Amino acid sequence: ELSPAGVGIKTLDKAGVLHRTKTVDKGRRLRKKHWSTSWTVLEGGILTFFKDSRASAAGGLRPPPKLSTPEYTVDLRGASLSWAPKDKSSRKNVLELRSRDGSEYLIQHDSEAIISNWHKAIGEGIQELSSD
Ligand code: I3S
Repeated sequence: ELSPAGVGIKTLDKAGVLHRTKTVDKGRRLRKKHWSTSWTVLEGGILTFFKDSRASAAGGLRPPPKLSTPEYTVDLRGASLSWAPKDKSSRKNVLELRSRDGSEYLIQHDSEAIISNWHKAIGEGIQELSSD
């Protein structure tokens, strides 16, 4: 988003609690899936998964009082997003996000409405960056 002066403004697009796991690290498939429940923020074309915290794992809709350090930050430029194939997880409502550096993440929420909103927001983020 550009201001009248043409200066980029960092906008908070979306934030909330999600279940996520990293499955591939820069092209290397990880041996084990570790699902975590974490506060997740989409801002300025970057998706940030914060470290598992008791506050976010409790499922609250509010951010934890003190945000812990980011665990993963995913640059959406050049990333792709799709519904995960069934063989990737037995869970329902699972999205698969692939970053340009060859890492992959699964993102999940039991609520179809919530995951659909994330699908839309992340998808739009990817789109916006591809038109630069
Ligand atoms: O792909 P997998 O191995 O079926 O993934 C499951 C494991 O990560 C499992 O951990 P343990 O092997 O420690 O039980 C997780 O608890 C499961 O959630 C993973 O499968 P799902 O289908 O939930 O992604």
